[in-house]
Amino acid sequence: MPGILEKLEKNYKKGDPFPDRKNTDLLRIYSYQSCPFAERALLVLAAKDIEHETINVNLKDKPEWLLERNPLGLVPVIEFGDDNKVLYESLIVADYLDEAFPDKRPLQVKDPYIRANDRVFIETFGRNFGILYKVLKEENIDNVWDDIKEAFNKVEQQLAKRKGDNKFLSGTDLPGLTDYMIWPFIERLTLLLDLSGHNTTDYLIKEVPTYHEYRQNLLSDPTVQKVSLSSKLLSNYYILL
Ligand SMILES: N[C@@H](CCC(=O)N[C@@H](CS)C(=O)NCC(=O)O)C(=O)O
Repeated sequence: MPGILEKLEKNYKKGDPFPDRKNTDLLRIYSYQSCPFAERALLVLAAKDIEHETINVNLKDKPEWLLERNPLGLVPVIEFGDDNKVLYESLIVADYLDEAFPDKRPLQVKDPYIRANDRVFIETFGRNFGILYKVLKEENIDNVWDDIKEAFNKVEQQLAKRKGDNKFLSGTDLPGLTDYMIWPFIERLTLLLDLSGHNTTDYLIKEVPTYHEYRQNLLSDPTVQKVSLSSKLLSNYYILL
């Protein structure tokens, strides 16, 4: 596997010419290798087996053409069709992909209330992950250990309440949109245990059993296996970001 810096250097940066869309039948995603929001979109693309090409960009030195497509300068962005339609914001992208490809493994039920309620859960649950960004500002991760524990406790409670005895939040044997939207954050939160020198498996089993079981279920999902970065790669990126 190429080194991480080597890989990142290949990402398109400011001044790089726009890589033409040679095949406009092929959906394109602008991404960044360790971005949890981009991972959401990649999970949906993989789960639905939607053919696509990935253009990784340098987020510290962004190509002008990324900003032309998303004035916020954030990934993921998708571009598709012969008229180069563009969409961004991971939840909107995920929802669009699910609706635009209804014949390929639907990831949500049709009921509008259930869909809206799932969206409320994704947004609310997402608020527990501010710790992932707080850690980046800390010289010593031990300084925020109490915050990390609190995040795990909240996530455990909310997950247990929502999931009940189901394997996934979808209520079926396969993960659905809600599961894929929260997975990148679950995986990164877990990483904080490694980074703070804890025995991750012991902690998960003892302190957050629902989270542990849910994570194991997701880790056995072929889509998650295909898209997720290895935790080693992720933790290296984490340091770099
Ligand atoms: N709300 C956006 C967040 C996307 C986001 O924050 N992406 C980060 C990378 S993980 C980014 O592009 N950062 C570039 C920047 O902040 O300038 C979404 O859901 O798509």
